[in-house]
Amino acid sequence: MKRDIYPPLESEGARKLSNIQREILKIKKEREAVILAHNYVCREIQEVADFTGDSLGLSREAKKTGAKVIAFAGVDFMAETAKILNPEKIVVIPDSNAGCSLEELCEASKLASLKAEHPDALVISYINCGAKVKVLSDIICTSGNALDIVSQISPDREIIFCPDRNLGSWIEEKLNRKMILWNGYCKAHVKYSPNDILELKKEFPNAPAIAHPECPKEVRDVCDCVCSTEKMISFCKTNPSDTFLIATISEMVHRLRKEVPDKTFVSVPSGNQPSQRCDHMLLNTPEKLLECLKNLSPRIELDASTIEAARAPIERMLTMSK
Ligand code: CIZ
Repeated sequence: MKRDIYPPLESEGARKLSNIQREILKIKKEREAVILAHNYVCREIQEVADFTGDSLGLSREAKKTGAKVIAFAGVDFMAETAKILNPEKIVVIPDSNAGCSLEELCEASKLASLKAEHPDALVISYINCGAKVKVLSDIICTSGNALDIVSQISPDREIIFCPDRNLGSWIEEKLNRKMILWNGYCKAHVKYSPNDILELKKEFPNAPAIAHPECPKEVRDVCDCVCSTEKMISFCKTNPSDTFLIATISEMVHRLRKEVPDKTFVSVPSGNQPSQRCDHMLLNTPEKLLECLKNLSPRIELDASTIEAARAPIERMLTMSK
């Protein structure tokens, strides 16, 4: 199979901005906007973003921005988080159809029923969920701070962890504690198989394999490191290897190459695909980013009571994460 191999960025030389990227920067200035981009969006958008990062970093940036408009290149629950933290600001998203399978697999009414069965349980929800699920949660976490957050909860307290069963089971293993796990999953990360990793390792025997905790346990078990996207950057910076096998959404390699420009990254294939993409993140195109900045639409709109109730568990996360 063809491999998606990304050689060191420093070997590529400087890249000129395209016309559309220049237009985006011009309209961004006119609108007094900030562009926040998730690590999983395309390279062209990452190159014009004011900040590119994971949900935790993006939430922190959203909280401190002085801009009038936030253009959020990511998926809807991330842009909603920016709106919840900035109710007075205009938050736009390039494509309002950019959602998340985890969000789809966790209906608020079903979580409410589970909570009723476990009235004393603390609900910790992965940030990949809708605003109504956030309202029902006690604390939000991201893959970057999930271990840290859960480890701060007394061992005798029952925890409902939702919606990602794979992130949840990884936390259970690492912290040696049981939780009530919601049965959700990321449709992209569950497509990897251990064989995809083991076959690639034969071709790159010295390259550590790094998997996202949204991957199933059998996949995580054959990898050398399991961590969030931001932690992948620090791992690749400090590990002496010059090549790494990356088992997460392949757009992450653009961020890795920018931050670690002297190393090579290889996307782990899944099934018959040379790398794994997220259909929702791919809806973020430079053309749509330009349009949403021009039209200030589509906008994220949430009612005041949802904003107020969803804000508390997000703020709790920001306070609890180092
Ligand atoms: O936390 C996030 O932003 C996601 C979805 C992945 C990661 O590990 O950064």
